[in-house]
Amino acid sequence: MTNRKTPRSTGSTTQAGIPAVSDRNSLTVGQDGPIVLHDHHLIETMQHFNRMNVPERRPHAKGAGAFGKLTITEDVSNYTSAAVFQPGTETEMLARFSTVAGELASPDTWRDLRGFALKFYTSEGNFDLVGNHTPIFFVRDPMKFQHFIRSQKRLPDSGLRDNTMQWDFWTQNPESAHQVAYLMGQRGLPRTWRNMNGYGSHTYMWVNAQGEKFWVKYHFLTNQGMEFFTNDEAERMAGVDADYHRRDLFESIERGDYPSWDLWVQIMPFDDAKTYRFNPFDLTKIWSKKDYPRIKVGTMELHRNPENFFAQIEQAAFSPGNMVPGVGMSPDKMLLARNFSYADAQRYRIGTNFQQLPVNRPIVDVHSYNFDGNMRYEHTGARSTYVPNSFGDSWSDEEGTIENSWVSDGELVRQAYTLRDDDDDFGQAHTLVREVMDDAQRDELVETVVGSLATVVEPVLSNAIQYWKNIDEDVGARIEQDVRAGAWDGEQQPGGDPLDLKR
Ligand code: HDE
Repeated sequence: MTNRKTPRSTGSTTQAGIPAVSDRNSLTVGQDGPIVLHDHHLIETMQHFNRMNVPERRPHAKGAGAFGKLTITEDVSNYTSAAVFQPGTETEMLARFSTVAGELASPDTWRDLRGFALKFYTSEGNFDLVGNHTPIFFVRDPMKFQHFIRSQKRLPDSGLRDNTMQWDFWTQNPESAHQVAYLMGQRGLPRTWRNMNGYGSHTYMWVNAQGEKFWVKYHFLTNQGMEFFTNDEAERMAGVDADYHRRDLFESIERGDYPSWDLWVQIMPFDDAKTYRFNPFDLTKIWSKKDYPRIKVGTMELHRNPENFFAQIEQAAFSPGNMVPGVGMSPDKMLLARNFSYADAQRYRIGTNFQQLPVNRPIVDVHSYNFDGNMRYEHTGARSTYVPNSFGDSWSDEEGTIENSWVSDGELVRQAYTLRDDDDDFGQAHTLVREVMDDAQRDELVETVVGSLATVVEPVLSNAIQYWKNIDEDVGARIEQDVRAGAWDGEQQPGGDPLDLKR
């Protein structure tokens, strides 16, 4: 054993595992002299620091999540052969909740939709259900989505958020009315992520063991009860604790208070889709529970916090394209487009081999013919890198109709969905406002919309008032009256002068 002069530190190492001498003093010529270029530990520390971030999600940047388990308590095998949904099956999972419009440091309690992203580590590969906390969405064509998100973000000159921009997009796209009515109602301010429901939103497909196909909508109903913030509570909490929802989830799991949601589905017989009174693949619409009652499937519980937020939540990658046998897509244009977008965003955000990260890895073997790429972790030795091959390395080679297929035909067109007889853009928003909301909730809705319109300029302001009259004549008239009378005197929504400070 050499009697080393330099003390061998045991406190920390470099990235290469070499014992580091000091984490507090850089290497200099004499105590007060210049730093030397070969201070490898200092340089590595600075270089890594400059590369700590990955691009934030855009949208859904601000969020958090936890691990848990989905337990199937009922028998829905008549509708799907998916292993994850068979009676008694228990599947480890990850959930991530998020806001849509904000950035990484935005307050959790801004009025917004909430992401409700689920990854199930099933025995047939990862099944992801990437939904929101309301059952619908603003638009029904993916070509509009990027414009929608930009209208919720920041002005190109000032870099400020702007309510005129938001309302201009919504009023130019009337199919947004149903989702905007949800957003401006109490659902737009869930008290915590534990106190909100989650939905797959789209219409998906289930296929049973006999190959029979059904259309399905997923509902995750909270067992903690739906609770909401008022405008004032949410505004104050945004200032008091921008991470309130993240903290609530983490601390409730820490103290053993595990949140759970019951999974229910609506099932539509395959052929009903052709004649249903509106297009059942229109993401701005819900199916009436009278027409297709909810059927219970099981329960998901979250009971384990991440050990490392960045590794397991910031780098978590959910994709609607992760479909296991027994489930499938539908003709919903938004869902089909999302199939491309998520993994594309993750290849950009995290890297080519993002699915090899522990949080994104399936629990089953991966046997794909995708090789190399940056940050490659898995390797397959001498196995063939091509198919077909003569060396016994298996590949898939089925032909013919796939199990989760549907028939499509017609000319290639660029055109919005045809609205069926009983269909329009405001009907379901009107039902929500007039029949689901009570008087107090309608009063709060009027107050919220008037606040949101307080800084909106013409012609968008008049368009927004007409938009609300199209939803509900009475609510629209009340909004117009209060807006014209300048009734809003509370804290302004983003885009206004928050404290009425005169510049
Ligand atoms: Fe997303 N969405 N989305 N979205 N979305 C993303 O993927 C996209 C839509 C949702 O916690 C992105 O990795 C398109 C509907 C959630 O990691 C991106 C369209 C619904 C999350 C993307 C939609 C969602 C995302 C951004 C229109 C509810 C967060 C970063 C066709 C049913 C997932 C990323 C997480 C994230 C694309 C519309 C929910 C850009 C193109 C509808 C919960 O790929």
